[in-house]
Amino acid sequence: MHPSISDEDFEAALDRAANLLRAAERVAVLTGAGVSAESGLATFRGAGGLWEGHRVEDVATPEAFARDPALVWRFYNARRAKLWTVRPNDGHAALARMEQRWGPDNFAVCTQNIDGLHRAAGSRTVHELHGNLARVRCTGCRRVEDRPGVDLPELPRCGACGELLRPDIVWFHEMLPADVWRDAGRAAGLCECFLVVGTTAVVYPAAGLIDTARAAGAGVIEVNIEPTAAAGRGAVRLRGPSGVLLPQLVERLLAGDEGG
Ligand code: BJW
Ligand code: ZN
Repeated sequence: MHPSISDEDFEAALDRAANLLRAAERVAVLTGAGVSAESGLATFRGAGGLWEGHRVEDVATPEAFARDPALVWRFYNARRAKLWTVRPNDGHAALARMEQRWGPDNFAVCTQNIDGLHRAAGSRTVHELHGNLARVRCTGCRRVEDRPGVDLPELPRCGACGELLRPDIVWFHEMLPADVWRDAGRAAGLCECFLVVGTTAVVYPAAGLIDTARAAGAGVIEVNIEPTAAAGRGAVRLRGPSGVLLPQLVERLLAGDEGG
């Protein structure tokens, strides 16, 4: 935990957060790379956020892929290889436990992550805003296929039409999948409590879900190791790693449930 936050302040914030959650009939969550950091996956911004000297903005665009598909595939093949070696952490598990309390119709995870770890942890209502790295999509016939755990060549091709495959993810300047975006917007607009976990919330439209939730009157809880502009005034801020804080939050919530 951050040294400037006293234990007392932290306990009070944890209580406020648990109370906000308990009062909510519906809960939605926005997660980012930070929730998977304790599984061993790198975040995008800040320390260690570069890949071979490239910013994510330089490799995660359709323009970069058109210019140098081998470079872009090297970036994603390295991340794919890492993905098969990692497991969900206690933060993912805590969110899955929360879903059990509210049920999958009233608890939704909207994730910017493409690692599939929320589902692997047992969450059922997961809106993958930026796609999923286990899938590939043909740039010719648009066919989407699951290819988990398989080494792909540097320039993988479609078995049906022979065109180049790409990861089935959302790059800068691309639209989010319409159905996923609609469902995420609905979850944010209907919830009374919105959790923002492990994201700098600088990438839109995903970060706009926080405004959607706030405009609809939801209380916001932010869980992050660093202060961000995401949560805004009035939000409850829990400063520390989500793999530690989310389980504490669940424990506080469930203890209060039992206490009536
Ligand atoms: C911990 C922790 C621990 C660490 N516990 N916490 C100007 C203004 C507004 C918008 C735009 C603009 N110019 C362009 C745009 C649009 C653009 C955008 O938002 N750009 C901004 C950067 C300015 N958006 C788009 O292009 C989107 N599409 C779109 O807008 O379509 C309409 C359109 C169509 C045509 C033309 C133009 C527009 C698409 C965005 C897609 C983003 N895709 C990526 C790559 C996906 C695949 C991949 O993973 O490679 O998604 S970019 C990258 O950033 C990735 C992430 O999902 C996303 C968000 O990052 P995230 O998750 O927040 O990670 P970090 O690293 O930033 O933060 C980690 C956080 O965790 C930190 O806060 C840490 O402190 C914390 N942390 N350890 C808790 N243990
Ligand atoms: Zn094809």
